[in-house]
Amino acid sequence: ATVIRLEDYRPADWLIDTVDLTVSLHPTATMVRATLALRPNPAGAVDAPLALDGDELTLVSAALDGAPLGLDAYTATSQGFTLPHPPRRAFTLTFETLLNPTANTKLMGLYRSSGVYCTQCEAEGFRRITYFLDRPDVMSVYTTRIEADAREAPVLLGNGNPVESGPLDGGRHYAVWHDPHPKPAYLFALVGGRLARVGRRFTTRSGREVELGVYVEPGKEDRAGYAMDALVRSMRWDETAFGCEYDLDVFNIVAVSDFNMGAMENKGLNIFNDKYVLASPQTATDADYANIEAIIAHEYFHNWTGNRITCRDWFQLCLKEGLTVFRDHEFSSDERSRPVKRIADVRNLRAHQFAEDSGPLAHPVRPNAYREINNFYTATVYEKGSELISMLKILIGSEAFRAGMDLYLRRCDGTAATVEEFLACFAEASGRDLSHFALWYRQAGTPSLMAKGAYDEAARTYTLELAQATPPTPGQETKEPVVIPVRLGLIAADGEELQLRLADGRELADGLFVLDAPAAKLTFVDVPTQPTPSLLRGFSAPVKLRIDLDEDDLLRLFRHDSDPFNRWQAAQSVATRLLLRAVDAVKSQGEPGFSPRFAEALGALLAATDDHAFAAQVMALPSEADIAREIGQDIDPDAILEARRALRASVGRLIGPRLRQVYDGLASGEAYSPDAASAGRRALRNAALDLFAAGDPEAGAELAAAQFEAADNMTDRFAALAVLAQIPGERREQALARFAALYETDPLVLDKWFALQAAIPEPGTLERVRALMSHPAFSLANPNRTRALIGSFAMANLSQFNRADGKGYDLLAEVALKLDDANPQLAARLLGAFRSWRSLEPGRRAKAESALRRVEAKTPLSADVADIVSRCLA
Ligand code: DPP
Ligand code: ZN
Repeated sequence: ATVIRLEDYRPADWLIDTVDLTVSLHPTATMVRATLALRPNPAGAVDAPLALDGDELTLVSAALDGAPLGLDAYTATSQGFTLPHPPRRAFTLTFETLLNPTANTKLMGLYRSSGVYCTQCEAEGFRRITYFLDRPDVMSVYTTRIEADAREAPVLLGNGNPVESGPLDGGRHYAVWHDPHPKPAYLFALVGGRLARVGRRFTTRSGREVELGVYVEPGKEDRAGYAMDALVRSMRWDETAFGCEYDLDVFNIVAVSDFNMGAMENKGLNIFNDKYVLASPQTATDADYANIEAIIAHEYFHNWTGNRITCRDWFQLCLKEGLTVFRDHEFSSDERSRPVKRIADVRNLRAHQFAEDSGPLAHPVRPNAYREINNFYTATVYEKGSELISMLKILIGSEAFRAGMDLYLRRCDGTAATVEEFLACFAEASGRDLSHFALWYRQAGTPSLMAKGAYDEAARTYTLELAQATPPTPGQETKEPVVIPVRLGLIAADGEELQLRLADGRELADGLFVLDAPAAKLTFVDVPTQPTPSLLRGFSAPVKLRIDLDEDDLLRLFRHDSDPFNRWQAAQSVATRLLLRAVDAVKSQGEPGFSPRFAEALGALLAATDDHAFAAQVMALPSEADIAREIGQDIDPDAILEARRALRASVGRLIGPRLRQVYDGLASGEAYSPDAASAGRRALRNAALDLFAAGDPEAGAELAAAQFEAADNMTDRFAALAVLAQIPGERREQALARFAALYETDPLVLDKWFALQAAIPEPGTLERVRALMSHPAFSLANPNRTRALIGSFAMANLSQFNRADGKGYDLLAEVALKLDDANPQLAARLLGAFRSWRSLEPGRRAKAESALRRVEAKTPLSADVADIVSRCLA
C-alpha cells in the first residue's frame, strides 16, 4: 500500500453538498441508490478529473444529472469510479450499487450482526456502501431512506431526525431520516433490525426536547438502564462543564454484538459494541459499569468534539480523540473519585501507551505518514493525546483553558479543523506562545525526566536538578526538549509540607515548575530540614520520572504526601524496587527476600483508610508487564513472574490477619449498587482476598469458593473466580466449569471466562487456549470472543505468550493468518501484541521474529496486517 503523508494534503477538488440515499435492505442483495450533488471546490484544482473512492463495490448503474452515463464516459472498478472529464459546474451523480451485508466479515461498511443490519464507516467504510469522496473534509447534508422487510427489520434508524415512515408492498416498509448538520461520510450510519427500545426524554438547558433511545436485543431491555442513565448524566455534564448542548430531536444508541471497536459516534445514531451498553448486577462487574459510563460519555461528547467540529484529514485524529478522551476522563472524575480515576488512567497509559511508545510501533500523537489509518486508533493518539490536553490546561490554567475551549467551539464549529487551529484558540485565549508546546504533537517517544536533589544544612537550601531526554523512535533519531509541567512539593521528615521559595525570590505558583529546556536547577531557600521531593504530582506530564529515592523517602511520601497520586506512586515505586531486586535474585538462582517494611506500610494503610477505592489501587502491585517495562531489555518473563509471585506471597503472609479483617469488615448485606463508593468497597475487599490468597492459598481458596457461591453480583463472583484461577487444582477446574454452566447462554459473561483462563500464568495455558478455541461458544468471527481469548492470552499473559519455546507466538501468528482475509482490522489489532518483542532476551526474540516473518510471507496479505508486521520488523 502507498504511504500517505501529511505534507501532501490538498483540499478536495470537488465538494458534495448533499447526499440522497435509498437503501433497500436485503440479507444478500441490498440495493443502494445514492445521488451526490457535486460542485467544483473553489479551493481545489481547476481541471481536475473526478476520482471517487470505492472498496469492494459492485456498480449496477451510473447517471449524470439523471441521464445514464455511457460506458466510455467513466471508468469504474470495485475500488473506484473516475470521470476523466467532469462538467465544470454543479451536477449530480447517481449510483446504484449492490451489496451483500451477510458476506461482509470485515465489519466495515454495511454488515449484519446477529441478523441486525448496521454500519461502521470510520475511517474509510462509507466507500464500501457507495462511491464517494471518502475523506473527512468533504461534508454533506444526508437524507436517508431505508426500506426493509417489516418482520426482519421493524426498526429502521438513520442519522439526524426522523422525517416519515410507512408501509410498502410485499410486507416491506420504509423510514426516511434527515440530518441537517453537514458531516463527513465517516459519521454516516444506518440500522435495521428487530430491536427493543428503552426510551427517555431529555430537555436541554435551552429547552430543546430530545427523545433518547437505547436499542438492544429484545429481552435485554433490563440491561440498558445504566447506559441510559450514563447518557443523561453526560448530556447534563457537557452543558455545565463545556457549554455544549445537544442539537437534534432524537439521540439513539444501538448495541450490536459484532463490532471491531468499542463504539462509534455517528451523528445522532451511536452504534456500540454491546459490551459497552449492556449491564445488570448479575452479568456486569463494577469495571464494566465504569467502562460503560465512560464510553457512553465519550461517544456523546464527540457530538461537539468530532462531529460539529471534525478533522481536516486523518492525521488530525487526535484533535477529536485526544480531546474527547480528556473530556470523558473529566466526566468520570467528576462523577467518581478524581484521584482514583487519575491512578487508573495512568496505569492504563503506562501499560499501553508507554509500551507502544518504546517499541517499533511508536509514532507521534499526530503522525505524519501512514499506510493504513485503521492502525492509528492507538493508545498514543487517544491516551497520550488526552495527556497533552491535560498538560495544556495545567500550563495555561483552568480559566484560560475554558476560554480557549469556548473559542474553539465557536470559531471552528461546522468545520474540518487541524491541531494548529485548535492550539491557536488557546494561544489567543491565554496570550501565551504555544509553539514549543506543539512539539508534543510531532515528537514520538516517552521523555525521561531525571531529578536529583541535594540539601545544604548550613545554608538551609535544597537544590533540585532536573533534566530531560527522549530516546530515539522509528524515523526520529534525534529529539528536542519538550515542555514538561512539573507539579512538585517538598515534604519534611515529619510529613509537613514545606514552603517553596526560590533563591531568586520567585514563588512557584501552585507548586508548578515548567521545564522547557534540556535541564534546569532550582534552589529553594529557607528549607529547615532535609526534605523529600514529591515530583510530578497528579502525574502532571506523560514522562518517566527517574529519581533516586531510597525506601525511607518513598515510605515517607506514601504516608504523608498531600497528593494522593504520589502516595499511590510511592507505594508502586517501593514495590518496583523490591521486584527488580527479586528478579535479579531469581536470575542468579537465589531466593528473593523482601524487607517487611513495604508490607507493614500497606497494613498501616488498611488499618487507617476509609478511601476504599484508593486503597484497592495501592494493593494492586505492579503488573508483570510493568516490571518488564522497568527492566526494558533482555527481558526474561519467567523470572518476572516468579519474583512477583514471591512478593505477593510474602506480603500476603506478613499482613494476612489484617487482610482477613478487612475482608470480613467490608462484607455488605446491602443489595448491589454500581455507585463509586460501593464499587470501591468491593474493590478493596476483593483486593484483600486476592493478596490473602497469595499468602495462604488453602485458606484463600476456601474463602473464594464460599464467595463464589454466595455472591449476588458478578463483581464478587468473578473476583472469587479470578482468585481461584490462580490456584492450580481440581477446585479451580470445578469453579470454572460451574461458571460456564451458569452463564452458558450469555456471551458477554462467557467472554470473561475465556479471558480469565487465557491469562493464567502457567505452562498449561497454551493447551487450554487451544482447547477453548474449539469450545462451542467460541468463534473467530466475533471480535469480542476473539479478543477475550486470543487478545487476553497475547496481551495479558506476559509469561505464557512469551513462552521460551515460541509456541505462544506461533498461536498468535496462526490466528492472525486465519483472520487476515475475513477481518484484517482485528488481525492487525491482535498482532499489536508483538510491539515489545525487541525488548525480550535473545532466544525469545528470535522466536518472535520468525513468527512475524511467517505472517509477513502470506500472499496476499491485507494492508492492515502488512503495515503492522512490516513496522514491527523494521
Ligand atoms: N471514533 C471512535 C471512538 O469514539 C472509534 N471507533 O473512539
Ligand atoms: Zn472517540
